[in-house]
Order: sequence, then C-alpha cells, then structure tokens
Amino acid sequence: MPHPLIDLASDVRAALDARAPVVALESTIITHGMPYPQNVETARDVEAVVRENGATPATVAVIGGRIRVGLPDEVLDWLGIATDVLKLSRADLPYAVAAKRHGSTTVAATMICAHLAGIRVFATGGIGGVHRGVEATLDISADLDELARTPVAVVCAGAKAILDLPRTLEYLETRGVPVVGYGTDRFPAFWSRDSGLTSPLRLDTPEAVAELVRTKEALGLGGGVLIANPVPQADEIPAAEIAGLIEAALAQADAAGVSGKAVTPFLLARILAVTGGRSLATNIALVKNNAELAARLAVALQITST
Ligand code: PSU
Ligand code: MN
Repeated sequence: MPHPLIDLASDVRAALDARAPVVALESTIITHGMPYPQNVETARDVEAVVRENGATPATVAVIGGRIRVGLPDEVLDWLGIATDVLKLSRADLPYAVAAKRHGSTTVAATMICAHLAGIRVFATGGIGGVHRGVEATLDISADLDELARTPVAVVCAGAKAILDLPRTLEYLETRGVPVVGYGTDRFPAFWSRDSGLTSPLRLDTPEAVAELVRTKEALGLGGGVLIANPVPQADEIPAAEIAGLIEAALAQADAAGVSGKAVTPFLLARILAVTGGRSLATNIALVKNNAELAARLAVALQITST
C-alpha cells in the first residue's frame, strides 16, 4: 500500500511492485546546490546514469503539498528555475505538506520520503554535517540524525569540506552510523578524495556493501549506512588547493551574518564563484559517480535479499 501522502511515479511504483532496484535522488541540489541550467542537466544525467546501471531513479520533491517520488522531466525543468521552493529538512517537511507549499528535499527529508515509499538506496553529492564553529552556533545538519534513525543506505562523496569533518565523523560514530569508505581507507571530502582523515570502515564492492546493509537490517539496529565514495581522480580538486578558498568563503558568510539553512547554499555559491566553475564540474562528476555506485548497490541488494 503506498502512503496516502505520497505520489509514486508510475515507473517507480512498477519497479517497487516487481521488487526491482530503485535509487532515490534528492532535489535540494537542484534548487539550492547548483545554478541553472547545470542543475537541470545534472538531474537528468544522474537519472540516466541510474538507469544505465540497472535501477529506476526516483527524484523526490514536494509539489503543492504532495510528496512526489519520481518526477517527470517537466517538473525537473520547473524546479531548475522556480524561486518559491523551500529547502526541506525533517523539521520543514510536514509544514510544506500541510500548507501545500513547494519544497526540495535535503538528504534528511529525502531519506524520510524514500523510506516511506519503500526505497532502500539513495544517491546524493555530499551530506550535511557538523559545521565549523559549532561551539558557538550548535549548527549540526539534520542529515546526521536522519542517518541514525532512518534505514536508507546513502551514497555520497563524503561530507562537504566546508564542515568540521573530524566532529562530523565523531557524531556519526556516537549515533551508531556505519561510515564506509568505498575502495579507500581515507574519508573523502566532497571536492577532494582525501580529507586527511581515516575512513572508519572500508569495503570494495557493491556486494560487500549490500551484505553490510542486509546485516544491519537483520540485527534490527535501525538507521542507515553512509557510503563515502571518493570523487574520480580526474575530477577532484585536491584538499590543499581548495582549503584557502573555503576559509575565505567561511569568513564572508560570517561577515554577511549568514546563518541556519542559508549557510550551505551560500558557501557552495561562493566557492563556485571563486573557482570559476571548476567546483561545479567536480560537483557534477561526483554526483554521477555516486549515482552509478548507488544503482549497483540497489541491484546487489535486490539479488541478495528478498
Ligand atoms: N550536496 C550537494 N549539494 C547540496 C547538498 C548536498 O552536492 O546542495 C544539500 C543536501 O540536500 C544536504 C544539504 O542535505 O545540502 C545540507 O544542508 P544543511 O547543512 O543546511 O543541513
Ligand atoms: Mn544547519
């Protein structure tokens, strides 16, 4: 039975009914993470990558108060230019539905909707995390608590390097979230393959990750699994090269008094501006790379579990 507040696209519903692999995709990256037209082009390309790798893509958003799981191209196109779209995390999702608003879903909100729809795998760019200066602001992305409570496997390129990455990993450990470096011993940092931190766990194949996900479910532990998949070498911006730009963007955010949910979009836009688009090319490459791994994981999960 589909959830009464969720509209499943017909291809997503058919795939779920057939127990075929499905990969959820978020929409905040479209509305608040990338500029137009690259945001829409990337959303479509990412869906194509999921299909090429044997799974059905299900991009999630709230349109006029309806939770949509699987979006037609016209809605993706509209999201790319719309200006009255709220950025929805766990705290905002019920408001957007009740007040019949439009909203794009962050990692946290996409996990909630994916789980309600019966989807076990989700691909994004980089998750939110513990912000630098957390001692003063207490700014910790709701993405981290969502990983602790909602059973969806999230494939990302690590946490964004604008964050406090050591504290982000500490928090995930405290909340019982397995963090898997995919094919690496190093925890990746979004634009860079190596944050300088060791990845808590390492696995090297989609089948091995599927076995971990299945085992966590079988133990009844609840919550998700975070798969940190480094950006391909050819597309990365090494950590040393981007560190100064991040410091400058953080200082600008401070000076401009940016706070709350505006922080992440502000920093991404600043870094895009100062790298002359190079950071956008890296962002696009890593999202596609994550979509491929997520599709292969979804396929492996359907094969190994019933
Ligand atoms: N990854 C990207 N671009 C983004 C985001 C992630 O490549 O825009 C979004 C995700 O939706 C993530 C959100 O959940 O940023 C985190 O926002 P906050 O720090 O306010 O929780
Ligand atoms: Mn925040």
